[in-house]
Amino acid sequence: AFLHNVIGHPRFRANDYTTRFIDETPALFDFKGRQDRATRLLTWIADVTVNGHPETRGRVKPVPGAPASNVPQFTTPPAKGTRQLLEQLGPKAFAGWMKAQKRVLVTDTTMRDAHQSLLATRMRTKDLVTVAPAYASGLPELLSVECWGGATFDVAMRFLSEDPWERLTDLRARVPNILTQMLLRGANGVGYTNYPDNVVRHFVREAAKAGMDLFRIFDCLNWVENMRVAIDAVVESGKLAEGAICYTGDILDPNRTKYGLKYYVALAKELEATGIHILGLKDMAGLLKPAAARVLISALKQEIGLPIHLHTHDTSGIAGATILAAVEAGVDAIDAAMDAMSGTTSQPTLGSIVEALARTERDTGLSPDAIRRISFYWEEVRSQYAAFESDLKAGASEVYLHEMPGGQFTNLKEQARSLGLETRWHDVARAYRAANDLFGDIVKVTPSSKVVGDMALMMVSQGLTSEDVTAEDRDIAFPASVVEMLRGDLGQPPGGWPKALQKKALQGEVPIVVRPGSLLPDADLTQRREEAEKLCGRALNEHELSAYLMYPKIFTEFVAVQRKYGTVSVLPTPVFFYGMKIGDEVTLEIERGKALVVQLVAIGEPREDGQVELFFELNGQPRVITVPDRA
Ligand code: BTN
Ligand code: 3PY
Ligand code: ZN
Repeated sequence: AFLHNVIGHPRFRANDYTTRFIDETPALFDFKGRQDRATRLLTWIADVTVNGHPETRGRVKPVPGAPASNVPQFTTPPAKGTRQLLEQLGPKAFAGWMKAQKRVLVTDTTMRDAHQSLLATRMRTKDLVTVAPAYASGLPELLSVECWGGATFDVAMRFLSEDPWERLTDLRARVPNILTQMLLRGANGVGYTNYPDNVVRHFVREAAKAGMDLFRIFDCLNWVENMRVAIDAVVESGKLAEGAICYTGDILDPNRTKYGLKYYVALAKELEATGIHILGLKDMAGLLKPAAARVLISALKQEIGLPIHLHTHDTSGIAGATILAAVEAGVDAIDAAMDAMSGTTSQPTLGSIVEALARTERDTGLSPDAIRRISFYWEEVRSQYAAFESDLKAGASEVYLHEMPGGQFTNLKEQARSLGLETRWHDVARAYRAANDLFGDIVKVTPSSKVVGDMALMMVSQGLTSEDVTAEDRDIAFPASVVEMLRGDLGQPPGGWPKALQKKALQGEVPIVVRPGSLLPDADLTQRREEAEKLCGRALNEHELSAYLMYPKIFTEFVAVQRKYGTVSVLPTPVFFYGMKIGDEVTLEIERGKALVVQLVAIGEPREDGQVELFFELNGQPRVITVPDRA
């Protein structure tokens, strides 16, 4: 890192300055970055102790005295696994190996989709990393651990004040034997909008270098054209490219002809021709019924030469049956979540699937005992995230009506609540379907699902029917996201956008039909880096640059939080969200072998100036920290 203040500034050191330079260079007097790590962490603890954390304020609190999360201990060293196999075979032969397995291969989604779908993606790196060695030792037969991508990237910076890249690096180091897996939104990267091609390539290259092994790539409209840049980048990096079909509708419903068996088989062939290694079947809403799975998987096994990897959600409560039907039909790999993090909008239950297949031809080979012990850990961790639990208590067949992806469901419910529509959830669900039908019946997954959600919320809050929206004599103020999608900014759905609605929303603007990325000039990485480093006041590495390229504002704000509070990812989750009580003592490992012992001794009376003093002991030495009292 370089210093821009008077001590380290290159022009100062070179004696190349005038007094005007001093006046015009405020960074010279920026000594904040030099505050020691302990003080910065204590400032966070003090602030949260007094004011609470903005993300948990006013929400359900964890049960007091909830057990600390006990990490399962396995004495066996990590056996060689899929990671070594990929290194040995390369991606093509690895795919061949997958197909040749009699057993069903299993991906554990707990570290990504499960908490994205149950806890608003709020699981912190510390809680993931802590249990990672148990996976390596206890479950070396796993195909992969899905632990990155999707919404985790921006949520880490935005809400958890931590570095998403550190998560990948730390997990990689602790799971040396199992493939890491991520979710990549094609041209939308890990964001919500199409990025320039070179931004997507840069991201993939960096992720591969940081240890990502298996990239599940999808497009939110199933437009293969929009997946190629990402697929090519993964293939070039020597890692596994899983091209995913997003499943919507119902292939057995004769009235939903747009998304019939023929459509999916044709799409699978188109994907196969791109050079992917694995075909993903991504049922993000949990709409694939058992009978349909039997038909679809059988057809794909017959028509496609690649291994098939099924992902589904248990929103309906029947996903376990779908998995078993797919296994009978010959699916090569399936996704499931650890028991304590499974069910409803998350994945179906890992331990139960393993038990259901035990001693059959397709036994997974995973240890039920290891799964139970690891799941107990997740159970304890989950209790610390009570603030982010949704009120969804049971499976619901309503999902076949609204078709919302599991990752969006609780989010949209929360959004509806914040608009005062908490009692009108079932209307929102119906409007969501109506909005989908207005758009011509589309695939709904990030980011297209967000657009459908925006439209649905508008319809319910303004009391609009589909007829109102399409009526020629009625002005509608469409949400910006809707206008952009109908303009072609996210790409083209099968059959194109409905012309009349498009015309009404665009008000004379001309839509595009080409790949949006083909119109975006490549980002000038040197110039963007300079701009980012100026905003952040320090040098940035490639990981940080890639975060800035996708999320300029969120990344810059995260760097400011980091500068003020330090690496808050080292704080235990209860301390991070709720601070400490008087008398509490915690040990913080700020780096390997370097620990801080922190005790909160007393809290002063609020002062006239609106500040309050907290008295700590830091490694036995008294420390006073003053923070604003915003309570
Ligand atoms: C956020 O805005 O969600 C993350 C920024 C960090 C917020 C910290 S938490 C302790 C202190 N209290 C606040 O209200 N903001 C800062
Ligand atoms: C994401 O894009 O984050 C998803 O989970 C889609 O299912
Ligand atoms: Zn999912």
